[in-house]
Amino acid sequence: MKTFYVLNGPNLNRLGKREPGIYGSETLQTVERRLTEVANENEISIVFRQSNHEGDLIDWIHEAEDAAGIIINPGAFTHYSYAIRDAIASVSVQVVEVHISNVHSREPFRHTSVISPVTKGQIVGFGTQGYELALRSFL
Ligand code: CA2
Repeated sequence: MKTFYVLNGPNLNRLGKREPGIYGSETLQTVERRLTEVANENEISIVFRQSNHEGDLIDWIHEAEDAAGIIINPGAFTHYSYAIRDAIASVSVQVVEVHISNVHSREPFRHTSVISPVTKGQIVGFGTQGYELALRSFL
């Protein structure tokens, strides 16, 4: 059975609890439940992880090197973590980057992703539905 990793970075455990105007009202648990339904329909499995710590995300990217794909929302690390970028570049598994909000219509510092150049693609601005779109891109 193919396994996909869904990795979420800092503060995404706060999803659905604050700033619904930007990030919507769904919690990360709801997102996981929805993706699990897609996984069950397609006979794949998903490993879900969230951390507020850069090193955890790096370790999980390495751990996922034999997985069928990684879906990652690195949170604010997106904009400056060369360490996460290098971790992605160090594995051959394909990675899709997801952002819930349209980062391009927000503050200028959010317009840059140091991660994108080492990913298969980026899904931005479709709310939490972006995770499902990313998963389906692999199926
Ligand atoms: O749009 C996205 O998915 C982001 O990756 C979310 C990050 C932000 O730093 C990126 O620029 C874009 C922040 C996640 C914080 O999530 C919260 C959720 C609810 C309440 C407060 C923060």
